[in-house]
Amino acid sequence: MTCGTILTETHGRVRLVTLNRPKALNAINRQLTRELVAAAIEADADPTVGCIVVTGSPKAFAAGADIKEMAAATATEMYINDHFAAWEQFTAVRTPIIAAVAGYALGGGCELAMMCDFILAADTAKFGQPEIKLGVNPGIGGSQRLTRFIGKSKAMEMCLTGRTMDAAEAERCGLVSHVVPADRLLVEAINRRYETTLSEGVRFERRVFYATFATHDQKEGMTAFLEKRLPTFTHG
Ligand code: CO8
Repeated sequence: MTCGTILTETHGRVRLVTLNRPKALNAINRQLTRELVAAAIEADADPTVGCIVVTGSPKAFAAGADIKEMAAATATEMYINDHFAAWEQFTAVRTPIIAAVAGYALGGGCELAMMCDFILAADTAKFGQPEIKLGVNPGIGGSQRLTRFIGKSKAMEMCLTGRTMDAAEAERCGLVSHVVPADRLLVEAINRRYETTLSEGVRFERRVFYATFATHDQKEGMTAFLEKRLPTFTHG
């Protein structure tokens, strides 16, 4: 079945859900979020479905949250709309979900993969949490889950440098899933993993993500991406 931003097929007891926004490298916008979460809930309620597989295209599993959609948002709008909360329904799905990742799994794309029960990677897969380059931090559990997958040191490196790791490295370090330092918000978000439960940490991270929309660096980072230039950060 084709819905606006996803394709769903059933193969025996496997429900295959393919992200389908090729022109935007499967960037995760509100519509895709709605449709993917609904597809997962629907599959979960179907007793004939034994497993859900989420995949993207050869070039991109998903290149993150849709930057065009959110670049101009204010911190207030981010808090009030709370779009990322919908992902809690995705993680509540009891049917096993496998992420089959080829190409880019960046930002929200990497986070989506980590919300699945496990990740199968093509040798073309590239994982990363490049949000810092946009003046924001991961927003749907990246700092929290990455830490659990690959340990604090490597997760800090990944989030603070924004670098990508290839499939071989990802497998070596247990993601099937690399990085280095940067700003205070991220340091705090990741360190919370030692003080809190996962769900509390994920909620904390989401609040920090929304708060970055009150900063100049978020506007500059996202605008620079859209204008295809390097950002000039002022740490404000
Ligand atoms: N959002 C919107 N559009 C995007 C995104 C994105 N994340 N990524 C790529 N695109 C678009 C480009 O703007 C471009 O569109 P156009 O042709 O209209 O200019 C098209 O996709 C193709 O992209 P490129 O020309 O850049 O392709 P390249 O092969 O040169 O580069 C990259 C591929 C390296 C993947 C590059 O596109 C890139 O760096 N993308 C941004 C990656 C990124 O920063 N992701 C993090 C986003 S922020 C985030 O995810 C926060 C998570 C919060 C929670 C998420 C909830 C779901």
